[in-house]
Amino acid sequence: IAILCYHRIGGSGIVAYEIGRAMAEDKGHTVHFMGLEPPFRLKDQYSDRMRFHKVHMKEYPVFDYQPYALALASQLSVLIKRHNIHVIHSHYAMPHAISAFLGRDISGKCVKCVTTLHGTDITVVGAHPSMMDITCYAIEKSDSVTAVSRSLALESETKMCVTKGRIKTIYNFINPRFFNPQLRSDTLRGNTDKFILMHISNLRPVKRPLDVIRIFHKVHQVMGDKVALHIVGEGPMQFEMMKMVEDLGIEKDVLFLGVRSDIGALIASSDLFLLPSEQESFGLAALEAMACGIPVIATRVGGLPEVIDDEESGFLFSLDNIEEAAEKAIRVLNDTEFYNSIRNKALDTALNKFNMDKIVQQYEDVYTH
Ligand code: GMT
Repeated sequence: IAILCYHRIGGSGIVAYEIGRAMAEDKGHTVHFMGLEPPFRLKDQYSDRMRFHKVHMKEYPVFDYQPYALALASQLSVLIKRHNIHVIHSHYAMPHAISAFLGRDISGKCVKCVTTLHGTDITVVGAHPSMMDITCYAIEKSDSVTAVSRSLALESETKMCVTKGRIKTIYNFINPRFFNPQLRSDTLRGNTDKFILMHISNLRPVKRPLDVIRIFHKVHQVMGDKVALHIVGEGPMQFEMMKMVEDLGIEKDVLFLGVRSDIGALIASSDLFLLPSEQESFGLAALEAMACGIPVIATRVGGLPEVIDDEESGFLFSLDNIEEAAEKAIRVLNDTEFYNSIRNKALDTALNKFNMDKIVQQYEDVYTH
């Protein structure tokens, strides 16, 4: 199996890595990751069954941009021949699926091309008129196409004029080894009794990081210094967030923790997770929190209503409705019995509806049928 994915910290790289790891360790396949850098979780996990092949790019001053998709296709064709690849699994239609077709054609071998749609490859890149036709082509010509939520499958079919029923939904999953309630630590909580609200993202505008501050401020107005906000990650809106925190005079209770690798333990050591995104095809961070038993308050957008049952396994609110989000946060933090029922349902959802073994099996079925 060859897996094409982006290495940067983000949901699609995590999911691509975890599928590859499970295919290698649990299912006995040999998996070759290919890209500019290894997926960040691969680090020291290399084995005979799990390898990484770096795509080399030649610097050439005539081009403003190096043709990554073509370099990938060319080097993939060599990989196909050398390692007897049967399946190429592309994460993102663009550009990976196109590189996969080209690599297969150059190799002259019979290889199955599976494409998984994650989000902005469709909703932003693919939906733009400059890329629409090639994205449709990538979807129509893949041997199998999956999307990480029904919402994304539907949006792709309508926006991209793709044949109805062509895209199969296979939900994302988390690896319970990295996300579970046992990871909770008093030290990571800073030995505090305060309720810790947490947000983790790359702090891009699509994550609405200023809404995180606005929601926390409302909660803080009611609950005072019984609550603290911990923000994990770095990104373009960080300084605006810091300025807002200062302007609102809540610096004492807001902590910016930067980029961290102990995400599971940090989430498990919090009490409530905020995800006020403008768009999420799935919202892997929400599932990570649920697997740690931490209730999530998220926007009712994209695939999030498929992950969270409002008032059952977490909370949904309308985009921009800061009041609604804050009201839900205050209500659940002040009612231990309600909090525990949400927590238990969240854990149950993460372990059953989004069970890792079950979902890996769905991918293996797609590879083999
Ligand atoms: O496409 C992006 O903006 C980044 C991408 C990623 O690599 O994490 O996020 C998308 O894929 C994730 C994994 O399937 C989903 O959990 C995210 O919801 C999705 N992001 C958006 O739809 C904005």
